Amino acid sequence: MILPIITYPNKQLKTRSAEVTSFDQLLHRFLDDMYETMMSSNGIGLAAIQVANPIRALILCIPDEEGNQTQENLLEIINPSICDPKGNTLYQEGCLSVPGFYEDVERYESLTLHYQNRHGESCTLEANDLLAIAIQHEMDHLEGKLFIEKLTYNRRKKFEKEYKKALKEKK
Ligand code: QAP
Ligand code: CO
Repeated sequence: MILPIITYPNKQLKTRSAEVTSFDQLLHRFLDDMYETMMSSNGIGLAAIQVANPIRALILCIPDEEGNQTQENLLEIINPSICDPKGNTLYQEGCLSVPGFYEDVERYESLTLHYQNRHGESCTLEANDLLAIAIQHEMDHLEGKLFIEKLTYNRRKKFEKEYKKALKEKK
């Protein structure tokens, strides 16, 4: 089932998401719906709060070298925590909750991630490049943070102006 995606400036996006404690069929169905929703909107990452569920769950599907997004590359990440962040990198980020706007954001270059999978099993993952960036972007959603909050004052002003204009034009 494709779920509606909440977009900025909806205040629900500011919610801090809660730990997941039951790894049951309800969670599994929800993760399946998140995947369908993300793929239908051409996303590479989605956090549960973006579809109005404030739980610490996110999914990522980074395209391979040929640019193909296959379900084999799907990562379902629950209750994540970052260890050993290293280096810094700039990447032009976007967000399904901030459609049509992209801007450079600074992130750690590499990290180790501890998380649980859909069965509640503990997992560890070493990430760099786009995967490391996407993990940090999605984990910010769990804290109620959007990438636009990381922009400098002037770029944030540019964003507010462009975004408001785009919203008006859509109506
Ligand atoms: C988060 O973002 C991310 O504006 C995932 O019109 C971003 O999937 C991780 C999207 C950058 C790493 C680097 C955005 C689709 C998708 C839009 C997305 C749009 C259509 C964003
Ligand atoms: Co996002």
